[in-house]
Amino acid sequence: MNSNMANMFSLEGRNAWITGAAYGIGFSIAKAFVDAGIDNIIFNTSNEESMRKGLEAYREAGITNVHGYVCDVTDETAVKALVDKIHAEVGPIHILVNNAGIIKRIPMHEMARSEFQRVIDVDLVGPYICSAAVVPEMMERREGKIINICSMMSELGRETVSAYAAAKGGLKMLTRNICSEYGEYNIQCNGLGPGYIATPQTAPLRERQSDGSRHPFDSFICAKTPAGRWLNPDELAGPAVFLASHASDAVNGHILYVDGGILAYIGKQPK
Ligand code: NAP
Ligand code: GCO
Repeated sequence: MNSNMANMFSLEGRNAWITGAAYGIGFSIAKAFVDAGIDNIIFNTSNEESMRKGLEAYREAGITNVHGYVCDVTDETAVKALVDKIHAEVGPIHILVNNAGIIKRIPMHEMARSEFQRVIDVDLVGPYICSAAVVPEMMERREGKIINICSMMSELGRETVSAYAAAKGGLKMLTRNICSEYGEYNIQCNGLGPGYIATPQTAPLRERQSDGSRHPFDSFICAKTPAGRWLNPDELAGPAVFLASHASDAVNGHILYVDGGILAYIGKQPK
C-alpha cells in the first residue's frame, strides 16, 4: 500500500470517544481504531463496575491509551460535564461513535411505556445528546466524524422489538440530519449498521435450549444470512476505520450495512 493510501486510513493524531465500549461492538471498534493508530480511546458506561471491567479488558488486550468514564448517555448534564472532563484530561474529540445501546424484547402491547421510553432514550436520545455535546468543537475545528451504530432494525421490523426498531429507525434519520445540518463544517455523520453479531446483547438469541438444541432464532438468523452464520464484532473493524478516517471524507449521511448480505437476501429455501 502506498503512503498516500495508508495515510488516508490512518487515525493518528486523533482521539475517539466511543460510548458504551467496555465490551461488545464498541470494544471491537476501539481495538480497530488502536490498530489504525488512534492517539486516545475514550469510553463510558452506565456504571462503575463495567467501566472498571472495561479498563481491565483493554489492559489485557495490551491497550493503554484508553480512558474510561462512568456516564449515562441519557443524562444531558452528565454528558456535557463528561465532554468538559475529556477536554481537560485527554484533549479534543475528533471522532464520536454513538455505540451505547439497549434492547428490550417484549411484545408491544405488553410493554410498559417506561420500558419503551428507556429504549428510545438510550438508543436515540442518547446519540442526540452526545452528538450535540461534541458538534460545537467540531464546528470550530471545521472537522469531525460522528458514527451512529444503527441496525437491521433501522430497515426491518420483527416481533417484540418495537421500541428498538423505532429508535434505530430514528437514528438512521438523525444520522442524515446531522449530515445535512453540519456538512458545511466538514463534519461527516454516517451510520454503521451491523447485522446479527455475537455479543452479550444477542446472547439470549443464541442460547442452547434445555434439550441441547439450537435456539430457534439462532437457526433463523443463519438462514437469513447468506454466509449462514452470525457475524463477529471484529468484522466491523474495517468499515468502522473507513468511516472514522479521511478515506470517507466525501461520504456523509450514509448507512453502511455490515450484515453479511441479510438485507439483500430473501432467506435460505427450506430443503
Ligand atoms: P452490548 O454488548 O449490550 O453492549 C452495550 C454497551 O452499551 C455496553 O458497554 C453498555 O455498558 C453500554 N450502555 C448501555 N446503556 C448505556 C447507557 N445508558 N449509558 C452508557 N452506556 C450504556 O451491545 P452490543 O451488541 O455491543 O451493541 C452495541 C451497539 O450495537 C448497540 O447500539 C446495539 O443496538 C447495536 N447493534 C448490535 C447488534 C448485535 O447484533 N449485537 C447489531 C446491530 C446493532 P453498561 O450497560 O455496562 O453500562
Ligand atoms: C434482535 C437483535 C437485533 C440485533 C441487531 C440487528 O433482537 O433482533 O438484538 O436487533 O441487536 O440490532 O441488526
